[in-house]
Amino acid sequence: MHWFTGLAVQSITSEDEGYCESIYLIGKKRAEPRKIFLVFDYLGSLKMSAKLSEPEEKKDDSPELNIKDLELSDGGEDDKPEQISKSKKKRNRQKKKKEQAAEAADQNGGADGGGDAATEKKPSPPQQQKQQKTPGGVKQTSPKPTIPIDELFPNKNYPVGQIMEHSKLKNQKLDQMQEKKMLEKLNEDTYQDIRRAAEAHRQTRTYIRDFIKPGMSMIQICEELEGTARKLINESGLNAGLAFPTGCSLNHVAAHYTPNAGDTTVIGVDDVCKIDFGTHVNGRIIDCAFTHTFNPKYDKLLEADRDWDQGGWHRRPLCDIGAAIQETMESYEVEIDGKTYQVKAIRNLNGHSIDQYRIHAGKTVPIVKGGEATMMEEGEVYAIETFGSTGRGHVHDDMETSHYMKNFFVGHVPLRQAKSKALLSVINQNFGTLAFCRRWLDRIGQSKYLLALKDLCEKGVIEAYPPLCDAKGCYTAQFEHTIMLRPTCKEVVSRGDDY
Ligand SMILES: [Co+2]
Repeated sequence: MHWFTGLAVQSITSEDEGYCESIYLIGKKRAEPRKIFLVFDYLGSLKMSAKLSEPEEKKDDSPELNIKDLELSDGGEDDKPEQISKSKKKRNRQKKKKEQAAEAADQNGGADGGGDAATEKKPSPPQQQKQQKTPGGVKQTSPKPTIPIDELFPNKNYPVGQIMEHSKLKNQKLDQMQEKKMLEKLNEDTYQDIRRAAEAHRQTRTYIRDFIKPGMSMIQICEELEGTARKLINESGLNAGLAFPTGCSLNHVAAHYTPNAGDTTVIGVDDVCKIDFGTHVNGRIIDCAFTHTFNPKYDKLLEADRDWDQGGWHRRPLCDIGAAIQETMESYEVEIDGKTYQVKAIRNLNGHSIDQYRIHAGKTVPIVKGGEATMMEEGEVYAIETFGSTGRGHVHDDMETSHYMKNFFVGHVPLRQAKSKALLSVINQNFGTLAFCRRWLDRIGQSKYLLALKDLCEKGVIEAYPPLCDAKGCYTAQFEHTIMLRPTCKEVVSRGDDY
């Protein structure tokens, strides 16, 4: 058996470049089977090819793929009648189940709130659901959200992010669009995971923006944020949790600062704080950040950092995106305390592609011109982040390290020291290839681990990510969203009504 996102398919032929599956798809409202072809690459990932035999498919009636709706065929036309009758029974069972589910949903208060979000063609940015009853009839607590997102949306109809259309898709033929819709059906589980992570992010950040007050310690802020996010994501080992430590870098520090134990830093009324935190479900990561300030004198700097073109990412070389971001950001002059600065894009920071359990998956999205001409590709997930600065526009490592992450491709490295071995096993168990910080080692009961951690860094097993700083005295701002390049559109998954 071959498995692909919940779909069981039997392999028929296999070649170096891939193999082709011939499958009958039975739509729930149709008596006639429809035939699709799925082509897989040699790793078993579905490649771009699925085709319906019925050309006059209605636009809004994309077929529902379900493991029980699929019947295998080796292509012979004679198989059809038997396939149909078998499938019909299954279809009827499915129909009954769905009717029962719908009834249950009605009794629970119907599909109000975000219940219809997943099926909407072009939803507006997701609204916060906290004050509304969700399809499950559960109400989020206020002001501090404590009910896990998967309990708020038991039918997994998590809010869809902001949808942006591909300009190239406007001229596509109907059957090509059908193929793309089909691919999206196959990926629905992945979308649900990442949208659940996004909703946990939105609700956490909405709460924390109200929570942060001048004079609070950075540790207090991080612990409140992380405690909230852990609850909302319904933390469960490596299946759901925090994707990386809470960045709360201040002023000239642009990224990768979170307090270590004993850090007495408090946030001041004139500080510029970048809150950068991540959630994940099954390794599907939301990497999303905003800049928090109390003093309106920084508003223009924040505006400069946010005002970049959000369209046209897809099918554009990454270097063009960098040039566009830089041009927008550097067109701003901001005045802070009587001094005028031209905002600079920080040239050695960038957005990045994201894979499952892998926050930096290899491709970078520069925020200045002169980058590589690599393209973004369908199916990829990206964190688009911009950093504006009143300083040099260049960061360097400085201060004490808090962030660490296991090297994604590290193989077996022989370790002689027992303490290093033990620490590595704790890291593998709790964080895998996700980033972590010293506070997170403390909270799971580790102590006196610094020498072992240093040893693991020297052996190349773990990488240290020290704070990234521009010139002292300057201010840096950051905004970041996670986008999915879906076959039919771009989805800014982490979009909220806040940013
Ligand atoms: Co990022």
